[in-house]
Amino acid sequence: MVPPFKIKVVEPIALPSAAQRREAIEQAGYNTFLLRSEDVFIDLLTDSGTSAVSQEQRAAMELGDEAYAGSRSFFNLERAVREAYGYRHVIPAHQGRGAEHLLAQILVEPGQIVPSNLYFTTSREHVELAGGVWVDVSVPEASDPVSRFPFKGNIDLAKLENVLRAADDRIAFIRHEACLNMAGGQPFSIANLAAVQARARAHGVPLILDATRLSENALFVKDHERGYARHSLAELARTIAGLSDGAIFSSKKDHFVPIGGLLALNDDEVARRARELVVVYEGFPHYGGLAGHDMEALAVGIRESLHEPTVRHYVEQVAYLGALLQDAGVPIVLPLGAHAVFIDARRFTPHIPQQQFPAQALAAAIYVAGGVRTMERGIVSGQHGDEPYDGLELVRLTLPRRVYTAEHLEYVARSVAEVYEARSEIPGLRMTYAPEHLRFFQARFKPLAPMPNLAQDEPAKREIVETR
Ligand code: P61
Repeated sequence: MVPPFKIKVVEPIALPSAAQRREAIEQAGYNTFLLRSEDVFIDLLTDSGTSAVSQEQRAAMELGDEAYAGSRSFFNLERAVREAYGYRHVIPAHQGRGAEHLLAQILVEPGQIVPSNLYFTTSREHVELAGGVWVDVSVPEASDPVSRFPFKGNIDLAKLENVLRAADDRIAFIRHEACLNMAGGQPFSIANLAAVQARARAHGVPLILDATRLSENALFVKDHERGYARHSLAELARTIAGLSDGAIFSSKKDHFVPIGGLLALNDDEVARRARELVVVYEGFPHYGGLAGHDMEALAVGIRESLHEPTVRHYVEQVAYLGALLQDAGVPIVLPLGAHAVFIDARRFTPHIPQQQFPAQALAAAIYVAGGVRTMERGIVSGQHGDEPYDGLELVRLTLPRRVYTAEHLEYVARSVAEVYEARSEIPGLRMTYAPEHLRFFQARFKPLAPMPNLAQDEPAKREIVETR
C-alpha cells in the first residue's frame, strides 16, 4: 500500500563502519538496549515513542496550555479519549508503566491474582511489586510460533474459568492485552473479549484492557473476524473498549507521541482513588507527568490512530518485511502481527541452547552485520527469577510508525538474510551482569566464542526484490 502521507522533515542516518559496530556492541555488553542510537543505522528496537508526528500534532502542540491545574489541554485530551473509546474517567500518566503502576497500587492486594494473556514485562512487574500473582491464561497457540491461528491474543476460556473458580475472591482484575506483544503482536477476537467479559461479570471481577495497540487489533478484527468487515475502526475501537471496565494505554505506540500514557476507567470510586494516587507518583490529575503540549499532541494522535489507511499501511509494512524474510528462508512467527516481525531464534540458531541466550546473541549478530537494531524477546526478557523458562525465543524487528520506507525494509531483509547464511557461526552468550528488576534492559553479556565477521562495510548491494 502506498503510504497515506509524505515526508516533510527528515533526520539523517548513516551506517557506522564494520569496526565501529563491532566495538559498539562489545561496549554495549551485547545488549542492543545499551547501544547509542548514533551507532545504529536502522532502529527497529521498538515502536515506542519512535513514530513520526503529523503536521496536525505539531500544530496542536503550539496550543499547549501549560497551566499546572485545570489545563485546557487536559480537557481536550479527555474529550478525545471519551470520543474514541467511551471511558468516563481519564487519568494521564507519563507513559504506559505509570498507568500500570497506579492501576496495580489501586486494584491489587498482596496475594491477589491477575489472570492475563501471556504477560508484558512492565505490567507483570507492577502487579508483582504490589504483591500480586501473575497467572497466564493465554491460548496455547500464543506460544506456538508456527500455528497460523488468527487470534493468538485470545484468552483460553477454560483456563480462565478454572482460575476464577479456584481463586474466587482473590482475583484483582483480568487483564486482556490487544495485539499481544510477547506472542508476536497477535490480536484477540471480539467474540473472545465478550466471552471474557461475561465471565468477569459472573465473578464480579473488573476486566481491564491493555489497549496499547488497540487500533491494529481493531483492523485485524475487521479483516479476519466474521461480521465486522463493514465496521469502521472508530466503531470497532468503541466496541472493544465498551466490553471492558477500563484500560491502560502506552500512548507511545498507536497514538504517535514520543511520551504519554493513560489510565481510563468507568468506575467512579476506582477513578477517585487513581486521582488520589496520581498526585503522589505522576503529577496533578490534569497533566499526570505530561506537558500541556504533550497532551495536545496526544489528543490529535488518538484521532489519527483510528484512521484506517494509516493503520492499514503500518500493518502492511510489517507484512512486507515479513514476506521478504520468509522469501529468504528466515524462520519467523506467523501469522504476522501488528507492530513487528518476530524471528524465531530457536529455529534460526538451533545450535545455541536456551541457557546461552540465542535471541540475545542473534540480535547482537544482526546489529554487527548491518547496523540494524532489534530486541531480544526470549529468556532474558521472560525468565522470572529462578523459575525455569521454556517459552518463546524471539528477536523482534519493530517498525516505528510512519518512519521507514520500503527501501529501508528491503535493506533490513538483505542484512538479516546474510546473517541467516552465516547462522551456524553465531556464538552463544554468557550473562555477566543482571539487574534485579527487568534485567533485559541493562543486562550485560560476553560471547562464548568470537563473533564471526558478519559485518558489511556498505549496505548490502544484492537486491532481494528485483522489481516492484
Ligand atoms: C515495547 F522491552 N512496550 O513494546 P511504556 N503494555 C504494552 C507495551 O508494549 C508496553 C507497555 C505496556 C514497549 C516499550 C518497552 O520490556 C519492555 O509506555 C503492551 O513503555 O511504559 C511497552 O508502556 C509499557 C520495551 C517496555 C521493553 C518494556 O517496546
